[in-house]
Amino acid sequence: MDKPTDKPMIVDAWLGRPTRHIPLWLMRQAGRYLPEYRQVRAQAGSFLDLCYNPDLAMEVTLQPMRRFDLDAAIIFSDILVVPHALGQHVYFVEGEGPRLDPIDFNQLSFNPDHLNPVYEAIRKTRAALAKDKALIGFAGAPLTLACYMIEGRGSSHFPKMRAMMQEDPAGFAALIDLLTDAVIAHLQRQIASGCDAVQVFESHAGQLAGADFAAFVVRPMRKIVAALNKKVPVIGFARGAAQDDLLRYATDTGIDVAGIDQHTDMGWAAANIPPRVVLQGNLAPELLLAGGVSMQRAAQRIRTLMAKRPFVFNLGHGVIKETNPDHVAQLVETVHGYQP
Ligand code: 1CP
Repeated sequence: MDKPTDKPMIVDAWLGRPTRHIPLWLMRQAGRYLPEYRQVRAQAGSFLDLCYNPDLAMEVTLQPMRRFDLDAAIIFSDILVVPHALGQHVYFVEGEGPRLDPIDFNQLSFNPDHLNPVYEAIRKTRAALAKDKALIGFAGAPLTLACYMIEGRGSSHFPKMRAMMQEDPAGFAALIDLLTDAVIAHLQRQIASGCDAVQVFESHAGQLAGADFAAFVVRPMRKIVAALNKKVPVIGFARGAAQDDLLRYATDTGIDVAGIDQHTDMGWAAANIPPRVVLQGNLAPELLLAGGVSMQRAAQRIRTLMAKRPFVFNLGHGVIKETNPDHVAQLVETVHGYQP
C-alpha cells in the first residue's frame, strides 16, 4: 500500500491509503439537531438566505467541527441551489420542505455566477478550517435533481418524474444531460474554491433499476467523474440502489469512494465491491438517535466487517433532527478509538 501523505487523514483514506485510525464524518452533521444551528437559522431568514450568506454558511459548517473531532466538514448548502441557478423558482416551506415552480424548459440555462456565495463560503471555510480536516463540496446527482424539478417537491414515489420518463423520453434524457453539465460546472468551481473532496448525492437512486439505472444514474455519473479529472476524491452515494445496480455504479463510474446506505449489508459490500473502491458508511441514523451500547455495538460490527480494506465511517443517511448531540460525541470517540 502507498504511504500516508501530508493531506488530512481522511483524504488518504478516500484514496485507499493507510491511516492511523478510522476517519469519520456524518451526512447532515450540520443542521437542526444542533441548537446553535437553529439559532443561526432563525437569524438568517429563509433557508436559502442561509445557503447564500457566505459568513453564516461558514458558521454553520464549522459548528459541528467545534463540538466534535470529525475528520471532515461538508460545506453548508443544498442540492436544490442547482435548479435555482438554472432559473427555476425554488423555495422552502417551514416544517414541510422544498417547493419548486413548474419547469419552463425553454428558459433553463445554468448561471454559475448565481452560486458565487457558495464558492465564497468554501474559500472562507477552507481558510478557517484546521489543516488536518478536509472540506467536502457536493451536488445532487442529475436524476435526484430531476426528481425534485419535475415533481416540484419531495416525494416517496415521484409519479410526475415517472410519467415524464414514459411520455417524453427525449425531453427527460435532455434534462438529465443539461443537469449533468450543470453539476460538472458546479463541482469544478467548488474544487477550484478549495474543496478537498466532493460527494454526489443520488438520494433517489432507488427509483430506477436495470437499464434505466444504467442510462440515468451510471452514465451521467461516469461523465461527471471523468470531467473532474481526478483532481480530488469523488464520493458517489447511490441511496436505495439494488445490489447489482450498486455494484455497477461502484465499478463502472470511476468513483473513488462508494457511500453505502444502511439498507445495504456491509458484509455484502465488503465481499463484492472491489477493494480499489473505498467504502464509506453505513450506521443507521436511527442507531445514532438511540445512542449508548446499541449504537456502539453496531459501529463495532461495521468496523469488523471493514477491517481488511480502506474505510471511512459515516451514517447510512443523514443525522435525524431529534438526535442528542451527545450521541455524536460518543460515536466519534468510539470510532476513533478503533485501530484499523
Ligand atoms: O430549515 C432547515 O434547516 C432545513 C433542513 C435542511 C438542511 C439542514 C435542508 C432542506 N437542507 C439542509 C442542508 C443540506 N442538505 C446539506 C448540508 C448540511 C450537512 O450535510 O451537514 C446537504 C449535504 C444537503 C443535501 C440534500 N438536500 C439532499 C441529499 C442528501 C439526502 O438527505 O438524501 C437532499 C435530498 C436535499 C433536499 C432537501 N433539502 C432540505 C430538505 C428537507 C430536503 C429533503 C426534501 C425531501 O425529499 O422531502
